[in-house]
Amino acid sequence: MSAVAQLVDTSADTEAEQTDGFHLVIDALKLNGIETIYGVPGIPITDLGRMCQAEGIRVVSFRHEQNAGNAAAIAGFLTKKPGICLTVSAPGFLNGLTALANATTNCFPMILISGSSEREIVDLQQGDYEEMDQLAIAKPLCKAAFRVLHACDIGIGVARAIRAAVSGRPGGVYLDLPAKLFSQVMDAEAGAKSLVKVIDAAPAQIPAPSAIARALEELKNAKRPLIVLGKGAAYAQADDLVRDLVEKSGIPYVPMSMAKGLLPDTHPLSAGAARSTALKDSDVVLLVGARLNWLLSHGKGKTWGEPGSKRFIQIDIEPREMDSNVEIVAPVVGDIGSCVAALLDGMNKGWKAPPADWIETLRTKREANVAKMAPKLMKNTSPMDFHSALGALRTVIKERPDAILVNEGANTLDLARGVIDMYQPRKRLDVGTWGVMGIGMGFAVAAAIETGKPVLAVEGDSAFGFSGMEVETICRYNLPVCIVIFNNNGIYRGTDTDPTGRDPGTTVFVPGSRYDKMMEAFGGVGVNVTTPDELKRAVDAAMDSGKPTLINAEIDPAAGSESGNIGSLNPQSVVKKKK
Ligand code: ADP
Ligand code: TZD
Ligand code: MG
Repeated sequence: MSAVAQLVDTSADTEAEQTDGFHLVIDALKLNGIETIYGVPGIPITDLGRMCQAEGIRVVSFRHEQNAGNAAAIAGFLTKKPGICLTVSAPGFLNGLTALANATTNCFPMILISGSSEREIVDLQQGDYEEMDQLAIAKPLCKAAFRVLHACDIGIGVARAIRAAVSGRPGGVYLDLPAKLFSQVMDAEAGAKSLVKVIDAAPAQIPAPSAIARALEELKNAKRPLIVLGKGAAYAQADDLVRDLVEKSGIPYVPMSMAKGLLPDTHPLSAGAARSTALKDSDVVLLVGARLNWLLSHGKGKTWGEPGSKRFIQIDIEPREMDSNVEIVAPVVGDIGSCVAALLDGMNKGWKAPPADWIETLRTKREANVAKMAPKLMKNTSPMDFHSALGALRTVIKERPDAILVNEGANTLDLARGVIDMYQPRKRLDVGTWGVMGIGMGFAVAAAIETGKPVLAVEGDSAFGFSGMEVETICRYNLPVCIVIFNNNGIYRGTDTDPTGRDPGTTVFVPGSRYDKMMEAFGGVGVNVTTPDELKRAVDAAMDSGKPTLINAEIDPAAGSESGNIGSLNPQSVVKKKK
């Protein structure tokens, strides 16, 4: 064989074994156990989505990136793996960014992967299609942000994104993939070698023995101890340990919204229904994966009783969380599983249950509160108010404790949180730390896809509007999602007016809207209900059939209060208008 012929032969061999950016991204995700991507297609990632699907990754296409992003975020919360959201450049990226920022705020692991324009054009600001310096914009809004310019770096880029999302305090990560990367070619074998499998993505973080000893000392000296369980405790999936901590210590607990169900709300040590008394009168408080942010009145003020009456112990994976608002007398830094296991070890060496009068005080208060609420939940009237409608849904969850409850709105949120008991961990998904509207349909889709369980989404009519177009997505993927709209004709109430008489009031919607018809437009089941009995029957039918269903529940437009439970956060005008 001539030298020339040999050369030709060699090149023919290598040509057959090439890979490109598209395939390397897919291989890197698959190698790291990513099974589902939530997104919206378009330039430059349309083919990436198609190829992911062809390669066995489930791709769930939404109607708006914010909803896909919210789906990815809650998938992260439910699975402890980063949820992936895939978007196009500039506007698609920006739409996804709200969800990424929200995921970071809530400590949910998520990766926003966006296609972007060519660096050369972006950096010289030459005006490319959907041009934007996305990496720079994402950086302050997430935990970490990376860009991959060369196909050989895809493996390391994906690995860094995954580790950044789930290790330590989980959060949102941005991964920027410029269009040109996808068609970059490299030798297949070298490509395969360049991939990185992330080993032990969220390593255990063991607390110092001295920190555990300090915390136990505080708890032992307490006369009125209290445990506050936050969504970090739900995320940690250390469910048995957390239950043992409560039961072995005999300390009453209050669950934050998304920690409800970690122990059943009906547990004898639950002080959820005596929350105000528990927070105000406790003397030592153990925070488990809960921040002392606005949702806990920053650890001070009248919620927490006399100034100086409280000693806080805090378990958190993030050291800088300690002393963020008030002094933490016993910081315990580590992952919740390891920290709680260490506390239990210590308790096994000698422990005395808290004073009986404290337990009794909370039990009495709780029973009184439950008894006071009971008649409100049982009224079968029309139009419904929030309590009577929620009474029906409370029974649904009691009978179907493995269903996932998604919840947003103002009154619809605050009252549902109080009324609907949860029985299992990670079954209540809601507006989280920001109290953001718009998580509803994204959360519902991901909850159904990730868990295979039925989903009940209880939505204020305003809240629903932020992601309502995704009912088409729910129908398209035929998901077992039952949406109940608490339709009170508006934001908080449907009774506002424009003082000039020109326009509708700023908080009201079209009276008598029939959201159920939206579901019918896409082949789902739509039902309109006016009584709690009808509501219960319709939800049961939806859950039995597993068919996408939207129930328009007519609520008295005058029933709600401004901003639900947080009306006091509204600033007040001091100027009296001249007549
Ligand atoms: P909630 O809103 O329910 O009060 P937050 O979101 O305020 O809860 O707090 C959750 C906390 O849990 C965060 O400070 C976060 O760092 C922490 N966290 C998350 N996962 C873990 C974990 N595996 N171990 C320890 N702390 C965790
Ligand atoms: N925009 C975003 C993204 N988040 C928000 N929280 C708000 C606006 C302000 N907002 C609330 O805090 S609750 C709410 C809005 C618009 C809707 C309340 O109306 P609803 O619930 O119909 O959903 P109720 O039951 O009528 O109170
Ligand atoms: Mg409303």
